Amino acid sequence: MRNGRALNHNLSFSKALLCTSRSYGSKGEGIKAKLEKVIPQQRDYFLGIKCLHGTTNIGTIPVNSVMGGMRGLPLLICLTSSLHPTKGIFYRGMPIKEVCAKLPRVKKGSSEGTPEGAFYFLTTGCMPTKEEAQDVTNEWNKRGKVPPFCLKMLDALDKKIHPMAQLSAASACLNMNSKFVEAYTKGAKRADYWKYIYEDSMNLIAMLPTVAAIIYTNVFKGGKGCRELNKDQDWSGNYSTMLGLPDDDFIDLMRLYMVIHADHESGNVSAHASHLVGSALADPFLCFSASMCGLAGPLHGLANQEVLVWLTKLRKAIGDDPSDDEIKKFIDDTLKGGQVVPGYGHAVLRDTDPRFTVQNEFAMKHCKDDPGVKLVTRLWKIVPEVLKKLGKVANPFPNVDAHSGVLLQHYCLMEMNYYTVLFGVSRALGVLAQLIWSRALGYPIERPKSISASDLCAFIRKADEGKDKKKKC
Ligand code: AMX
Repeated sequence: MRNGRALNHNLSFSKALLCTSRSYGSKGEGIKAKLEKVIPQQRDYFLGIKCLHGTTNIGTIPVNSVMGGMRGLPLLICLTSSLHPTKGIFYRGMPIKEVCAKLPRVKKGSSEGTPEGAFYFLTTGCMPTKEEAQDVTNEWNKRGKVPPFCLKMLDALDKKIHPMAQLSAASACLNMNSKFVEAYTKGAKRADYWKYIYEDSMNLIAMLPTVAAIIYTNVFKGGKGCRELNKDQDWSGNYSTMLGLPDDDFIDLMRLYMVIHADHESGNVSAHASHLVGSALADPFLCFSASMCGLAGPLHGLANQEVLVWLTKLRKAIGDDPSDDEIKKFIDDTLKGGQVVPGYGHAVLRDTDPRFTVQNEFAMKHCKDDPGVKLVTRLWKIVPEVLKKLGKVANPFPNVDAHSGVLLQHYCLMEMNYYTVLFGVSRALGVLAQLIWSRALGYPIERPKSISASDLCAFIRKADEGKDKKKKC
């Protein structure tokens, strides 16, 4: 309650507002010097507001939600998937584990269903037959040629630019060929927008394996690698082959990976970024580009890269087979260093992410003796014990990112700062299925109302006065 006391005793509303006023600080100071003075006070002030007035409503919405990343507010409709705090992600009402089991297999002997089938299911709500999933594969193979201007741009990019920044840039530049932009410019009817969004989405998804593989080979393999789709391969087969990893088990891992990372309802950063940008009628290429900027954040998709960096540090510090106490101490040191344990926790989930479990089952089937897999499986038991003790972590259990890296490393995809690109390629399926529906249902431009600090004070004061009146009565 330190901050609450600060609010009570030191920071009256008027003083807090003074902090943001022009008269604060001495004259002649630069912007940064002024901010250095004002930020600690404002932090204290806003934390105090949350402590003392978090449950006070602004209209019908609690201050905690307004100041807490809009948590818990049901403000979006998502047709493709829904997230349950303990049961995890459902695609079209079906738990992800069941989706994985029911999706059609392309080849005899392949253990996993295809992302093509998942896209069909997410978009239409119907589980496809093998033939219907194969039609999607054929369609993507037909549409997947990357235009020369995009190839030229990718080859010209500095190899030090992060692969996610390259993916976002490539998607943005592909809008040059947008069918939606063309149709919109010619005055297409609003009710038909979704048809062009569908065309662009199909084209973008079809090109993504090639674009993503070029980023990989340019950054890590000196630009050498296949850039042509093989019409006899499925989406994951082509992607894996272009990455230089044509192993059948790895292709199956890619199928699984692409299916489980595809969709996570509408409020996560990547899906919401795409939805927000799309609500201004930007085309799918720009929407996906924005989505990838969000996915590149360390609290979202970059966590899979962070997990591997953290695991590598752990193995370097205490070896491949450390004792439980050594692991606990390493986790403590991470927390003492002011860092989060990557791959653990979630904004909505409150139990182990089923996408983690599905990957662990794959690992147990294909590579249970891999030292990385063994370590991740042990951490699953140890990390939650340590995080629970902090008393503030809403979900101490692993999320999807805690597992993916060790599986990729098992199959020799070693370059950690590429991992989020794989996530991004998969996420295209969900965010673009959502975008098709957003335009089909004619959702309007998104425009939440923000309030000023003085509005916030006024709301709180009014709520307090209301409470006082009730007490007197
Ligand atoms: N390690 C240490 N502390 C953690 C933690 C973790 N893994 N997860 C949450 N906490 C802390 C938060 O930092 C916060 O501390 P603070 O009050 O001092 O700021 C407190 O616990 C409460 O946070 P929360 O309500 O449990 O989580 P959130 O909804 O604010 O954030 C998330 C969710 C995912 C950002 C957070 O759990 C986190 O940073 N996890 C590690 C990064 C990660 O794995 N991200 C991937 C998420 C899945 C994805 O999008 N790919």
